[in-house]
Amino acid sequence: MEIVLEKKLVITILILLSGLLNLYAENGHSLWLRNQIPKQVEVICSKQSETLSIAVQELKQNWQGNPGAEVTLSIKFNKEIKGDGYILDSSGVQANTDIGILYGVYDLLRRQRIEQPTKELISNPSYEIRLLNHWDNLDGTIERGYAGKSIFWRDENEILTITEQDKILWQEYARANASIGINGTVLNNVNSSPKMLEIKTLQKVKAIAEVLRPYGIKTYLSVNFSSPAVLSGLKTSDPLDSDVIKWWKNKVKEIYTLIPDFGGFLVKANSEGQPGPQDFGRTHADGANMMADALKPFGGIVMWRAFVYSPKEKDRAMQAYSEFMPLEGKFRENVIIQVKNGPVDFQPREPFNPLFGAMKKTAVMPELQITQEYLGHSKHLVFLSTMWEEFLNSDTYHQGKGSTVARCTDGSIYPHKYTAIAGVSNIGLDSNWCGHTFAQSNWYAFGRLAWNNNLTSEDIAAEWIKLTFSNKSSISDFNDWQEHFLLPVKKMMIESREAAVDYMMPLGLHHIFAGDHHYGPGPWYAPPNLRPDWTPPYYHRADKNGIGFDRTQSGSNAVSQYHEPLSSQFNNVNTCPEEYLLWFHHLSWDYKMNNGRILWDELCFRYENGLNKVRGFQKVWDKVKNYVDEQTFTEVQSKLRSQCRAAQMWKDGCLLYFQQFSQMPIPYDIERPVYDLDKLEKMDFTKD
Ligand code: GCW
Repeated sequence: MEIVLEKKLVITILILLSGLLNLYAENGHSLWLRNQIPKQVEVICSKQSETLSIAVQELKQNWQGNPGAEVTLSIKFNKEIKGDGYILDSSGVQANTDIGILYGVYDLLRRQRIEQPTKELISNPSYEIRLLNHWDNLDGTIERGYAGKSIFWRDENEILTITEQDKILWQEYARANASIGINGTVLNNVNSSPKMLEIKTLQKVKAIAEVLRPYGIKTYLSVNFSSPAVLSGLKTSDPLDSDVIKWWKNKVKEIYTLIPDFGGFLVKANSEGQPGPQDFGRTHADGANMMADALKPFGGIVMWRAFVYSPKEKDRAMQAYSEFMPLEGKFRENVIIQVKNGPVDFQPREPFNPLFGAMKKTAVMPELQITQEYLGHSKHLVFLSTMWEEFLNSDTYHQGKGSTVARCTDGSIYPHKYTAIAGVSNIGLDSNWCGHTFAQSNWYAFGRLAWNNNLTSEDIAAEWIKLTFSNKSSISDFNDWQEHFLLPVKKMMIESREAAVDYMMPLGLHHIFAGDHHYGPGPWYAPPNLRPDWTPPYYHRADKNGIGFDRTQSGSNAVSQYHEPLSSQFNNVNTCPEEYLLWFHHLSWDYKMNNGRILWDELCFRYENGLNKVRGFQKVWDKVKNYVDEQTFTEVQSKLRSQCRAAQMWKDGCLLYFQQFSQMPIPYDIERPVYDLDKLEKMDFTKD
């Protein structure tokens, strides 16, 4: 009896101990690069550089291959390798550049951890320039940031106070980015302060650049078009004025003296109140080319944003195309037009911006939003990779079938000097960088897709889950882990974006957010003095006759900006994909859907479906409790609860509001609303 008891006790202690080892508190700071006990490895590398030392060190500290193996890092020119690509083979890593070696090393180590073959393979980047855009302000705040303050900026008055802690963080940031192939970063908000170009600010940029450089990351800056006038008192910032031209030339020279590998400028001009060349009667091309000429001798580029809209345009979704297409071919070769994925603004679902594929003679780069401005901030679990995959694979038809956005921007179809892609960062000072553990997967997915725009979200999700949650030493039974953790969690991630579309704005609805914060529902939000294109009724157009924005030939005719057969397909209600139905059409409440339901009922079902999905995610997560550390488990569980409350508010708010127009009952199969409309209309959703 005693022995049995003792045995039980020993087993309990062992279980407890292993539990403690497995489920130690994890603050998420090490992202997808969690430490493993390394096996011994010999590294042979005949060349020396800071980047190569990092590569060697990474191998030694993380090797999970055969103990005592020998790995050769060899830099020799091979024409199969493009840019910073690499080859992995039985002897090690081969590349044309030092940074290529480092990328190869990260890939090799990743493959060991996720148990993918490391046999002969060649990997070349889809885009040459793979950037994060930080919307960080000099005072440390971040526009649309949900994970704490800036890791780069803190206090304008003490801009040059740089601590060891800062440098460690920048280095960790650089390492994480390099591990997924990101090679550039724009350090400040596109709503840029002219002070960004003051000498003391530039000195700080130099300090940051020095930490990022060995990891192959170039620094870029967002610049304010009025800088010459605001900063140096010039009487104008007209891009054709000779003093202004000289000013930019000198400024650029000053920057390159400090930062010899500086990447270039990102410019938001004549957009949302920012200054630009149009203030002086000039065009975007005049403005961009003037800067491009200043940067050219140093190899710098200009990323000129096409995010423009004004209350004068009859349809906000059309302006980028109408303003930029006439300028096509008029930009210098070191200018790239940076275009948001959709024609409105990072909505949960939009068709692609028609500029993709249409601009042939001017380079175009996609801008994606990693930070979840319109997708639940850092509270909602939404894996954005499926949205980006959908976008990259969208066929523009500009050069026949198969002219996907990916192929129109990565140089496969239109050869340009530069190819690039940018993602608006979701990183801040929070210990886990992104606020939500699962938001890390979006940073990861962006980097992976920028490197290889053919990857599938399924594969990216599986990689990320394995890297983030599987500590080999703690998983006794891999098959069990795979079945009970990997598969359900992956399924949840893959379904999460469609769920968000359903509980926020299904069937092509868009921009029906509460004002300013863009978190909760606000289809009713329309303060009398606000620009109509800043209010949801402009987008949903609900009235007693129906709902949706008519962008057909008899409406705004936005469909005409798409190449055939898309233009006709979108124009015709019978061929328009259901997911874009209310984006392109204003339809009556009793419009018959393909499944036989009327539109109003379908809307109700979609909202209900979105909410039910989130309830399902809660169950999935609760079931995996034993496979995750305590801290991550509790954090995600609590965030799922608030996501669920938000989904409920979205469903109730939108259905009760639209019901005032449809005058139809909510189908009885659907759960009744739990919130009152008048209370929702007054609620500050961000407080929950
Ligand atoms: O999505 C909108 C945001 C603004 C942002 C702007 C832009 C940086 O609401 O906060 O400003 O787009 O992309 O310029």
